Amino acid sequence: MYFQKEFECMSKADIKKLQSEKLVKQVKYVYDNVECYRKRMDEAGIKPSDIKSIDDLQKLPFTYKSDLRDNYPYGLFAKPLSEIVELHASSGTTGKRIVVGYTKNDLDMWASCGARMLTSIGATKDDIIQISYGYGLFTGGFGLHYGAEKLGLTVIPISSGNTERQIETMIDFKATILASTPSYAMYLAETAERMGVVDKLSLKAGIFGAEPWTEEMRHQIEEKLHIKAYDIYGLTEIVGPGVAFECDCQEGMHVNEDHFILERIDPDTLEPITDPNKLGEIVFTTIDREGAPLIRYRTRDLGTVNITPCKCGRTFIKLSKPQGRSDDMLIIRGVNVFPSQIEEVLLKNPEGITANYQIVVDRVNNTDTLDLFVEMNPDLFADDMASIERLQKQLVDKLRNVLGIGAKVTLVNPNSIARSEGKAKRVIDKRKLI
Ligand code: DLL
Repeated sequence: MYFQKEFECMSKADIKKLQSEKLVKQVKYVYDNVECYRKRMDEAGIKPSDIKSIDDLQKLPFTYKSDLRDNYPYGLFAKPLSEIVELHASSGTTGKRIVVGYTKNDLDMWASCGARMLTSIGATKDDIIQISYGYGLFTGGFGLHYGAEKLGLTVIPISSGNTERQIETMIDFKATILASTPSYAMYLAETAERMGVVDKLSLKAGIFGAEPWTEEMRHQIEEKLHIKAYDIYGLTEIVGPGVAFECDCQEGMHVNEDHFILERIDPDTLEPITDPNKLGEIVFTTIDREGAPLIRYRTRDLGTVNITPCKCGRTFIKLSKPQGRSDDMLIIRGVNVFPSQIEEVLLKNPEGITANYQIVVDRVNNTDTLDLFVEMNPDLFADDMASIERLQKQLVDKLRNVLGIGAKVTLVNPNSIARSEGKAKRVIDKRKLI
């Protein structure tokens, strides 16, 4: 089943033609409406009229997360705020978040992307979807919500948290589809097991994404909840969930190519990668976004593609699960965390501590843990335990403010964190996510 067969099953030639037409318009649109793009294109000596088809895409400069940060909050918007009807945001590399705006048309396109991915997992208006992605500035909750609403499902907009209540709701409201991060799905499954109520659930499918997860984890979720688990991919900057989605064949995630042009590049040489099996950095150009369009946006996610025709009939190219990043972003409990954000908190609060620290990320009982070890300075070390505990607590609060998630902070003895002879190894990620 398809939601918009006329697009989802277009011939490759028609997709290329449509992408070309939309790209030409979009480049002119951003040049006319966004100063940053105009400057960047002028500097590169490119005029909108130089872009005649998708074959000219590579002439255009890349866009980076730092561009969103530098133009915080609204500098990359192509429409006045009077036409922006919704804002979403996610963490930037330091300090400020990156902000993305949607017009009414953008929301409608986003909803269609959501409806496509739900249709592709077999959802119909007879289904009841429990949306346990966070609602708010994070795109997960609203993205799934708009898609489900468009398709006519019954939505339980429960958001995340309060896990036993979630299970109770799922049972009483007879939810048939669960939408959440895979790690939260796992936690829900374990809680349902512990409560001894798995056989009371009516779930048949789950739509999971927003963080790396393994095939092993997929099987475990499927077994525990007696469902089929599907992967979806997206990022705040492009449109949140709805960029790419799995069909029943589960051989990669179909990219909504009528809205987003996919390129893959070598992150070092910036040359295009043409071998489908070779890992490349994923780059997207939004060709329909009005509010916050992005041209050649470097996602930093690394992936391969599957170009064999899909048995489901969809012609959109299939993207692998992201296989890592070309920057140091961590995803902890579904939240994007940059080590630089943590360092910034420490450097802004130097009292009692030194700049020697180590971040340890692990996964315990399917939940990510974030531990921060910071060396005390000799003065604090000589102080009483109460002062040390007070500072630990202050740092926990400050980190929660900046990161949006809890971290355990341990102040350790001076000179106890191993020094390295080269670059300091600040982050130890013990999870096996790929
Ligand atoms: O995570 C949007 C989303 C919400 C996608 C709900 C799917 C479901 P951000 O918070 O901006 O947006 O994080 C985007 O998360 O660049 C990837 O590194 C990672 N990511 C997203 N989906 C997947 C996935 C949302 N299926 C960043 N597998 C992206 C692995 C994923 N990583």
